[in-house]
Amino acid sequence: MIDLRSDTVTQPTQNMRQAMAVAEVGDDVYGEDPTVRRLEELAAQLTGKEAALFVPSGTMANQIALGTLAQAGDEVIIGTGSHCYLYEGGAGAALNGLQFQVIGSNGKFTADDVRAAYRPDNHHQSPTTVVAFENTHNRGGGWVWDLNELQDATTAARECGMRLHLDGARIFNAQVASNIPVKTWAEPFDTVTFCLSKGLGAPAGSVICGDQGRIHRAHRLRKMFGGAMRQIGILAAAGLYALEHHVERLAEDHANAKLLAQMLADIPGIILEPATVETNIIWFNLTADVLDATALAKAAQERGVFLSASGKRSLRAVTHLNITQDDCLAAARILGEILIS
Ligand code: TLP
Repeated sequence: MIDLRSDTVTQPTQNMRQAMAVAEVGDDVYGEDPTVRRLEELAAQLTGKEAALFVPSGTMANQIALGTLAQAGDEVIIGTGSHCYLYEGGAGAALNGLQFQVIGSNGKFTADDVRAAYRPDNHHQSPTTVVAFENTHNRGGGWVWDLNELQDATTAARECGMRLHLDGARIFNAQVASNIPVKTWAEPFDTVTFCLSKGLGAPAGSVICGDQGRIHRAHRLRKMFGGAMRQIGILAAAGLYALEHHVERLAEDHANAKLLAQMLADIPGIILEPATVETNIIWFNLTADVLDATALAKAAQERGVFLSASGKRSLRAVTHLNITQDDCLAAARILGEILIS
């Protein structure tokens, strides 16, 4: 089985399992789990923030972070296709009472877009109080922000008096692809979230980073959302192991994705510009004269290649810890055979 549906499907390695097995634990609701503390301290240090909080998932991390930044009735400005509003089950509206104003294209937006979207105080309208960024951008194709463009847009948001959130689910992929440290990417933001359970290969867990006051508030929200756990050092140990051993290797996933993209682009029926693949995510489209995305995903699955279909003609393939170069070669060959037959 060559599972390219997502980098969330990774299996913990033997060494990671060993680190989990011997983890020192305590009741984290009492703040007594030493392994969780170590993970939170490392996360705060890596993002250059005062404090951090371990939570079960990236979705919970984003929604708690937004909950610390905005009040019910506020509006969050966000790029097209962003996870925070498109893939979190409506949680922004249902749990935080937020509405979203979507700007830019393909997940990207500019300082001018931010200024145009901001509305000065007016009791007829929802206050625009937060701008949320995503780096790397999943639905946009795993691209990495240009640091200058990101800084321009965050500066524009600050000049309007808005607060800033970064969904950095794959921020370590951004670090490895750009050679720019996570701390630099995180610098303009009030809250930064990242996932341990994607390319980093841990079985679960995400972290929210920010200043002491905001992380204090995040503790309350985590309790309200039902995300406060007990002897959770077992999972934090996997996260620590991932941060210590699985960051540099993300470069292999990026190289595999580039190789796979080049091969896919040569298959008749696939529309893909390989140069747009910057990290471990490939989105590609199908021409109208071949089978549709769901049918291709089904035919591929029957031959052991798992992809995510989205809409009628769009598919995603994601490389990760459990995908080798040979897997990419085999997957491209199988997709080629299906599409050409
Ligand atoms: N993304 C998942 C799916 O939900 C789409 C995936 O397979 O890519 N931010 C970003 C940018 C994400 O891509 C994801 C997960 C999350 C947040 C949420 O993480 P989890 O799944 O831990 O809630």
